[in-house]
Amino acid sequence: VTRTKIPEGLQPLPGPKPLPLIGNVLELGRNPHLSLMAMSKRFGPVFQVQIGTRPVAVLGGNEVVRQALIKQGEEFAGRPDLYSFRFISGGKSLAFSTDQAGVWRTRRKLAHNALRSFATIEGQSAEYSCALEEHISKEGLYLIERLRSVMEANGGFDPFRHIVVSVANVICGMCFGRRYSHDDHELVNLVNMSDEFNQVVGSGNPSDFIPFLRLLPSRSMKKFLDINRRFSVFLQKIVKEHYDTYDKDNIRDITDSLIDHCEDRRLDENSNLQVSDEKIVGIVNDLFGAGFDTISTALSWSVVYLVAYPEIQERLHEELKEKVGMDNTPHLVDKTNLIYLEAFIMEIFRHSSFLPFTIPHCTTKNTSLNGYFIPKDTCVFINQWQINHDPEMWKEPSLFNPDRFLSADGTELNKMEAEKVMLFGLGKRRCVGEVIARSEVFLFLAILIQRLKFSSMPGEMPDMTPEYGLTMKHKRCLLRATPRPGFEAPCV
Ligand code: HEM
Ligand code: HJJ
Repeated sequence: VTRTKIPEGLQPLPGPKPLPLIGNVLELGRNPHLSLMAMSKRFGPVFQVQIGTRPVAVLGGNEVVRQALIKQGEEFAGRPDLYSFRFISGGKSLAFSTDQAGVWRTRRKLAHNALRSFATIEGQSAEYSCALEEHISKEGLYLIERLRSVMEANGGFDPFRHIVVSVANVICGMCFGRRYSHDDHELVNLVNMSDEFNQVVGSGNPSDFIPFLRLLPSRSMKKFLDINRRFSVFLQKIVKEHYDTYDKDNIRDITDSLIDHCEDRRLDENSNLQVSDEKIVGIVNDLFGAGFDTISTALSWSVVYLVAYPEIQERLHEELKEKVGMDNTPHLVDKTNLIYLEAFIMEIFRHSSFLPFTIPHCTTKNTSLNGYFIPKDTCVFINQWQINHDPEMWKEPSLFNPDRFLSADGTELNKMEAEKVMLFGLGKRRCVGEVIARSEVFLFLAILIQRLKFSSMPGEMPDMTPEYGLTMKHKRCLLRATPRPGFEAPCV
């Protein structure tokens, strides 16, 4: 271990005493977002834990996180070289790889542009404002029909299992120009096995930091490798079909547009080819993976909260009745009127904090924060859960109360409060899918709440304890959905 000398005037990061070889792994436990928040009470908003032999800087205060990710954005924009990341998209993922700044920036811009072109850019359709809205509206109605038939057959439904297929279809529409049936086993199985992916990739997984643990047989690591293999088989087949039928005068979807970018570049003598075709077309893996798993987690939690808080569900339904009516389907423009739904979504984001840490960051040079020295290549955890549950920032943080985001008279969304919620990261690495994610959660929920009433199976409340991971999920459960008056007949 080489120690960098600490520059004059700076202090080393405070933190708990590490044990030899394993460091502070035992103190991390099974819920690092909770244990690291507790440590933060002792050591302050920025401190260090040692995982294995590797020091990790943990940031858990609103100010210190903004300082690092926004004001010192460049210095905190790297990704660490973690063991599990090497298996995601063959080590070439946009989100998880250690690409140097130039390569990452090029890829991130391509991802942004592709999403703008095939999701949020204004369309010429009279009925829908953009392609994204059209996909969500149609998949929303298919989902309602699916839930109706599952209810009829089984008397209950597993929310995640069906929601994830609809959400995957929205991103499939934009990325691949196609959708899948709810009975398509290839897709349904692929998107229903993300639990191990999320557990292995979650911040503080000991195997990422302690090499000898990788030698032990591990069921979850085996499943993680299997998911990544199945993922690349699924995507490679689609990409090959796109190459085979590619026509530069008819760019059908995001995959085509990425292929097109590679072709253009090959013809342009002045372009630099430092980013491989594989790394460009591979961007679609990240968009697909992030696009189905995060949003379906958000929606599945939402449905469980609706069941746990029936009076909130009724108030949301009443708002839809009043602001949209029962004869129209909700649209994205209704967002400004459906303020209680907006407040509900913000409170889901805050209270569940289902993405407890951002993807780990890494310092790109020697730097300092709050007077503490942080050497180059230090792994950095950003505890979003802590910011969303900080008693200094929130009154009764453990209470689920959407009203905290409304003005005193209940007629307006309190934007200042809403902006305090942190779930998409901040600064240079912040989520590229945020606009899509917010639109999708909003419109799917509006459609579901307008037409269905959700409840628990008699005497069986869903277990709302989150399972720790990159995205935290509630335990699988069975719920009931019954049509609201006027929506008893099939809609598609
Ligand atoms: C990164 C949250 C949906 C694409 C991230 C990060 C967070 C996040 C916390 C890491 C930020 C950091 O490392 O500091 C969420 C949440 C979502 C969501 C809460 C849904 C509610 C999406 C969607 C897409 C997407 C729909 C794409 C269609 C990405 C990508 C990155 C990312 C590509 C990596 C960015 C980079 O490393 O530069 N997201 N996300 N996300 N997200 Fe999302
Ligand atoms: C996946 C679930 C996957 C990828 C990507 C390549 C890339 C902060 C969050 C998102 C960042 C963006 C990405 C998320 C991961 C998944 C996701 C799964 C295989 C993948 C949440 O996306 O089961 O398999 O391969």
